Amino acid sequence: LMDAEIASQPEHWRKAVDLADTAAHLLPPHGRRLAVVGCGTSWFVAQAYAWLRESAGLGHTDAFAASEFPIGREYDEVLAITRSGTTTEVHRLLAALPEGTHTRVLTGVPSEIAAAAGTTIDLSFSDEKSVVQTRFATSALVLLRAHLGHDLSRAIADAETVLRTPVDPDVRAAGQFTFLGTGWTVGLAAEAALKLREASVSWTESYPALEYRHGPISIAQEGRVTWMFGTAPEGLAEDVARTGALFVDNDLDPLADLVGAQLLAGALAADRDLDPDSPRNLTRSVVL
Ligand code: F1P
Repeated sequence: LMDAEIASQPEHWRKAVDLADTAAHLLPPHGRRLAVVGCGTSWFVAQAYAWLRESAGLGHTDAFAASEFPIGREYDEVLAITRSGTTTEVHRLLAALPEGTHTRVLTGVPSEIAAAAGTTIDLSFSDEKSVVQTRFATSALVLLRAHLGHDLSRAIADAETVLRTPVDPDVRAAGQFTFLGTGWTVGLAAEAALKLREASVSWTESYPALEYRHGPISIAQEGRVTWMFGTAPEGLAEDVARTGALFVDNDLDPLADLVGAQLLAGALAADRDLDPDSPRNLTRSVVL
């Protein structure tokens, strides 16, 4: 399942770009003070979008894990991202928000959550069967980026390139993975690390790129990988190379680079004889 869902992303991203036009009136209006919430993968999508929206000057935007929303802080709107529509923390938060806060939900299963939100953004065409999220999350971010005015054609072409490229054997042979990002790609780095943990039970971590020198680099060594999403800060590649760890970076659209990390997660699962469609200790959604 997961492999097919990963492979279908370029096609789904095209549909998500179209949806940004037809559903523009349902997406968060520019200028309003917005909090974006979710759990797990959906929280990382929230982080990436929040950074992009605010830095484009489209309004104050914060991202929170749904369980950590600061009740009492005022927002004009709350956008909840949830593939399943059943995640308990999201339902609890929507019920606890002060009256007058407009609520929107971006979901793969509207029937599960539409009643709890003021506006529903239906992304059910990108819902997926896997426990491990890939296509829904990236299509959600494509939809939100398109609504911010991004041209996604390069991202789609880059994703097609990534899907045609075999996973680098040296990366695949590594035993530990650190993912780095800056700005909106901090969320992508967190998502890449989660993907490898979920699908392949790998030891992974993620940081904002410039935080890496403030301690985490101490574990870098031969046989480990440090993977940068987006442009690497000056000197970082050299610093990592000195430790013996393998530094991975490229000029791809960072969302297409995330597809590369998804493929790596699948490849590592295969190498370890794990079935990413039956991930250890996980369920499709956490219902308390
Ligand atoms: C959120 C989520 C998934 C994770 C796992 C548990 O689900 O944390 O990201 O992979 O399956 O649930 P959702 O609220 O987006 O449905």
